[in-house]
Amino acid sequence: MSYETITVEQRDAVTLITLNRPKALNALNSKVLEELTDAFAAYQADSSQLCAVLTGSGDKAFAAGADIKEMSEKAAADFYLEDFFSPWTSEIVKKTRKPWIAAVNGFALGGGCELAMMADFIIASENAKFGQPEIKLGVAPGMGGSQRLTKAIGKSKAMEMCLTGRMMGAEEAERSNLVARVVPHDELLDDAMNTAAQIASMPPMAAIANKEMVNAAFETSLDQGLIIERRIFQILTASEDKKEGMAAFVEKREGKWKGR
Ligand code: DAK
Repeated sequence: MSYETITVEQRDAVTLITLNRPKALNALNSKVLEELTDAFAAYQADSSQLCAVLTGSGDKAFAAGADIKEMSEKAAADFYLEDFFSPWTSEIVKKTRKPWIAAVNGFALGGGCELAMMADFIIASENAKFGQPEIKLGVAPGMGGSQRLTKAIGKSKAMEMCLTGRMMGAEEAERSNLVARVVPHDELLDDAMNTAAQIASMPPMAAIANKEMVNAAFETSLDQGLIIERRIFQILTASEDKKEGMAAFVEKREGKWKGR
């Protein structure tokens, strides 16, 4: 499948999706979101693909936000009637059960920061800059920023970021738990792809289960989360990969996964 605004490449069991509007700092317009949704659905449906990486093309940006030029031409009624961006972004988050990583190579602002925060985790280049500058445009986050940023870095910092529109550099983002790791700029893609390959080498059903459990921590009380964790653990104990994984450990060899 060929796209206009993104590129998609499979490297062994890892799908690399690249936002590809470098002249507009990979700003997200309707076409990008439509194509991203399609690419994530294809990744989810392809059983040979076990982890994905999303990054931005060019040296400057992951994504500098939703496309301001596109939005400037829309009336309130258009945003409301089209439910602008919402159907696509919720499809990406809810239907991608397999793991994916955001490799943030520069600006991740507004919708770009929100898209990165939809990933299972973020690896950032030392040049990465995160922010929710929508207030400067007379609006506010619309794709989850006020919620996911607050859950990631806490109220005080999230409120300061949203109210001032200031950017947060990579080092502060790591210190604030927004990103898992910061790596040298030139090593970002290799590092993210290697991390994805490592995840892809794990028992695939256990990878989905681990993701589901950790995500449950955001949606439920501790008691309910612990029940979900126990139940999923119990389901995994019935899998062929559990039998194989434990046998491989005892026999001091690598496991061979069936994904079931
Ligand atoms: N949209 C469109 N074009 C953009 C863009 C954006 N967000 N960001 C940059 N560009 C374009 C610039 O217009 C410029 O294009 P040309 O003039 O060359 O044609 C090119 O990219 C290079 O940008 P600059 O010349 O500005 O580059 P600088 O290095 O000087 O500055 C910058 C980089 C990232 C600091 C600056 O470009 C900037 O401040 N960009 C805007 C950042 C921003 O405000 N982002 C938030 C956008 S609002 C919703 C859901 C979500 C959203 C809305 C609704 N619903 C569910 C309803 C999301 C909203 C947003 O993300």
